[in-house]
Amino acid sequence: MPAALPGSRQFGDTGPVSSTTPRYAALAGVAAAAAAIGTAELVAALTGPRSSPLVAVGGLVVDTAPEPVKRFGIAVFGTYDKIALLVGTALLLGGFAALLGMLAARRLTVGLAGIAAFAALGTAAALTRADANAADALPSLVGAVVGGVALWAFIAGPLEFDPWPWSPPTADSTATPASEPDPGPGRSVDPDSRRRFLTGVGTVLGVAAVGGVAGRWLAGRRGVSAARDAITLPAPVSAAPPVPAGADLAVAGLASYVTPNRGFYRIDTALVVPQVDPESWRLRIHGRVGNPVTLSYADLLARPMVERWVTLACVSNEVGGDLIGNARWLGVPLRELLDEAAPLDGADQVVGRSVDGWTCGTPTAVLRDGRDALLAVGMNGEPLPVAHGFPVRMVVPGLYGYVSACKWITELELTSFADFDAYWVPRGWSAQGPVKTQSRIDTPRPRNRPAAGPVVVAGVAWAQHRGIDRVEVRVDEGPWQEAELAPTVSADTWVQWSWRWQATPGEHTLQVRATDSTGETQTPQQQDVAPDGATGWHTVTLTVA
Ligand SMILES: Nc1nc2c(c(=O)[nH]1)N[C@H]1C(S)=C(S)[C@@H](COP(=O)(O)O)O[C@H]1N2
Ligand SMILES: [Mo]
Repeated sequence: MPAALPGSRQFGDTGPVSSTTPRYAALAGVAAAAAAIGTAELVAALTGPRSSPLVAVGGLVVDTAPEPVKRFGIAVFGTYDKIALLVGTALLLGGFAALLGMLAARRLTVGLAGIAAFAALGTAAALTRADANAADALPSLVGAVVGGVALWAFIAGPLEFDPWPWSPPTADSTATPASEPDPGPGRSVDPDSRRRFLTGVGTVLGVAAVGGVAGRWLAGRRGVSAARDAITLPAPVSAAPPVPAGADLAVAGLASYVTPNRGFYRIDTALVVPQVDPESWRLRIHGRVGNPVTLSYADLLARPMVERWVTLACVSNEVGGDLIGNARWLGVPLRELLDEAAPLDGADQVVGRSVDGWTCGTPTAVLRDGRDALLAVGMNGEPLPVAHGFPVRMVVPGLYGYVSACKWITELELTSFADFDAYWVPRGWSAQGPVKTQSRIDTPRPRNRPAAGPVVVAGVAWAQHRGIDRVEVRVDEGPWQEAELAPTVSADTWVQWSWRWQATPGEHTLQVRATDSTGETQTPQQQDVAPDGATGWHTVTLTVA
């Protein structure tokens, strides 16, 4: 029997399992990971997009990431923070996969154990989501099996790249191997083995990519947009007041008074937009109530609806930021639903719970104080867009979204602030979130490079449910000048303002401040968005040509 040849495996050999080189082993690891993830995405088309290990682990990251990290993500990546998370996850996974491939070349079991560990993480993440069921484990498990087989095939199986194959003895040379591989450096590798390996890797990467994309696409087709398109919303018994003429100053660069649905900011923790079938949707009003109530979507639509203009704002909106929008909401007054459920004494908090487990806590008193707090089904004349909470969400004038605007809502639980902390509270945000009086300069901005002479300075101001009384502008810290307020529908929406500036050449600083109907003027004190909303005057520095 010939002595062990370089790279050939012998039974009982304790050396590396594979004769492949580290670079090819890394490639094998990446291909195996791609096979696993592509398969998982395909299976997730059947079990639901939120059972995809990428999405489930990403969701776990979103829910457990320390608050500063999350805010860094939002600040750096803006509304692309979710895409950034997915791309970051993919790069990290690619790195791990390459490492696993190299480890597997030494010991296949180590590589397989690595895949099993990732599968366990994916399974755990998928099964601990709010509305998980046992089938949600399938994408990770099936993906792991396929990934494991691929790893074996590329590392130690039929697709292994073996640079120095051992050729079996030929018939006419029985005693010694016919082609002794050249043991020295610089010897040429086996081109057939390499071609087989690379073709295999290319095929697996391609099939995985197509499978993954197809899985996502199929999962998307299982969405609720068709169900949404089929809905006809009832007419309100109490219509929204008409928008007064002139509420929209129609100045270039100024945010429109009504924010179109497609331009409306979106903030939530959902990596995949929850798809809630209106047919099976139920709202449970329970907890500390005398009379628990359960409503179907049809029950809700059968009730008298009101329509109101309400400006929704995010607590994460920086001074001058655009995480705010104004829409016409159609819905059922929350006050009426709560009255029916009959909250018990001490139930000072209403917890809105989304299908994905996200929660917000709203003061019961605010929901019953007569303001137009709605359980909304319509936005600007359409059923709620899926990303904005279809089929049903909350909208409460005067409170930031994180304490009031639960999307994809499925429960209203009466409890107390002492007994329950909603999603953002343990993450360092205030349990109470009334909207702070704010104002913003929309135009001019530095890139407008206005010319000297008359310049229209315009923006928006808001103090939902209190209303804006006055907006003032100043240039280069000079005296405050009163801006003109456009008419508005109600105190629950923002208001546009404008001021004519005789601009002179050079660099200037514009500042704005608003005073609400309680007489309180915005503080110049700059405060960060956490824990309960940013303060300070929006300041724009620009050069006049
Ligand atoms: N289910 C769910 N609802 C949610 C959130 C969320 O993360 N999940 N985020 C809230 C926050 S912080 C805001 S500001 C508003 C934003 O609503 P929009 O995306 O429709 O603008 O939704 C609120 N409702
Ligand atoms: Mo928010």
